[in-house]
Amino acid sequence: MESAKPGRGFWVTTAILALIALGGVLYFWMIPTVEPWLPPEGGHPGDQVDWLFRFMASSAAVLYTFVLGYIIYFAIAYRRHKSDPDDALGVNVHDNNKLELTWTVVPLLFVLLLSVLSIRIWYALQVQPNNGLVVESIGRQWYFTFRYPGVNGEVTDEMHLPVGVPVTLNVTSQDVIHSFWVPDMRLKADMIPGMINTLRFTPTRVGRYKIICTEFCGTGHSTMDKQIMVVQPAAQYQVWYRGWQMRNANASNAIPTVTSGAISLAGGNVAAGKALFSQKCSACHALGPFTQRIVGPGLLGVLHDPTHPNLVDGDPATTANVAKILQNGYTGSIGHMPNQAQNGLSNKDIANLVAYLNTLK
Ligand code: HEC
Ligand SMILES: [Cu+2]
Repeated sequence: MESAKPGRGFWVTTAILALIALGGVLYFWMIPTVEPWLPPEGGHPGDQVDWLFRFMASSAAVLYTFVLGYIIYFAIAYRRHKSDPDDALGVNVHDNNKLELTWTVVPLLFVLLLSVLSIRIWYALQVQPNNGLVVESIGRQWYFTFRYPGVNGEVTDEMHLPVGVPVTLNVTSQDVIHSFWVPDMRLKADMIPGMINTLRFTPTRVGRYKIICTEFCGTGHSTMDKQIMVVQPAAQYQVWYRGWQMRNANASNAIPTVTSGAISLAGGNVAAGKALFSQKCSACHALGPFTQRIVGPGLLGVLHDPTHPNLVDGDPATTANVAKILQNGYTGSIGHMPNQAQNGLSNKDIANLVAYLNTLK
């Protein structure tokens, strides 16, 4: 029987494992300098999130290397030799209090340390007020919209932010669960109907960052990665912000829901309808003939084309029937036309849109 005292082989193994572990630690701390898969962080506390990731990953590399390395080493060093009898027993070790205390207390302290570090970053990311710009984002099938203080209605293309200014971002959804993800900012929050989740951060690098939905939300989910968070110098941001203030001057602030019953079309404002159309409809509808499709059909002749007497749902092309499609949505052979709530339309918006569509020929 061999001695239970570690021999030279044990110390050589330990040295080799220490070298491998050191390699693992260096690897994780040098990301993203040496590894392009982690994009450089665009903001704070994204930098802290990365720090925590590096810390956890390099600790895990050390643990993994030593645990696995020693399992392999001991299996080889203390195997049964050919010369041992078939029923040879190993050394039985009982009740080593010092050892048991060590392997309980050390991991306990380490796990506590990890939780303290994680909770601090979670607190900065979701709870700690930052008195900065408050922006809202609403998830819809299948795009995001944004609300800014001082801008009527919703911003429907990109999300712009001034660099260096703290942001409180409140997210929710109007239809199904989506998830708001900006990998470069290390930001992710579920968008849940009827609930508001908050992300707090400060963009620190000018640039264009993808906003991606990471929760399967229907057949269009995979296309929900087209919008961008644009971080820019304050002066440029102001130009963009004033542009949307003007563009949305006539937009309604009402929280849109599906209403029942016919919508009154009296007093529809063509100019307001035109502005709304470019925000909410032009991504899917061209101002061309019925056959000129984007997602939905071209709408140039929707109310005044003799070759297009009926709407897609078979009803005659009248203003009341167009309003009905805007109210209820319609899914047919061409695709899915979102309803009033999904498009974020108030009754007034629908009256304005129909007034505008009625001028197209
Ligand atoms: C996500 C894409 C999408 C958006 C956004 C969208 N539509 Fe549609 N729309 C469609 C599709 C697809 C159809 C055809 C549905 C079918 O028949 O299969 C349609 C059909 C229509 C029709 C019926 C056309 C006809 O000739 O019968 C009208 C009118 C219409 N949409 C107006 C609008 C307006 C106004 C907006 C903006 C508030 C809008 N749509 C936003 C996809 C969209
Ligand atoms: Cu989604």
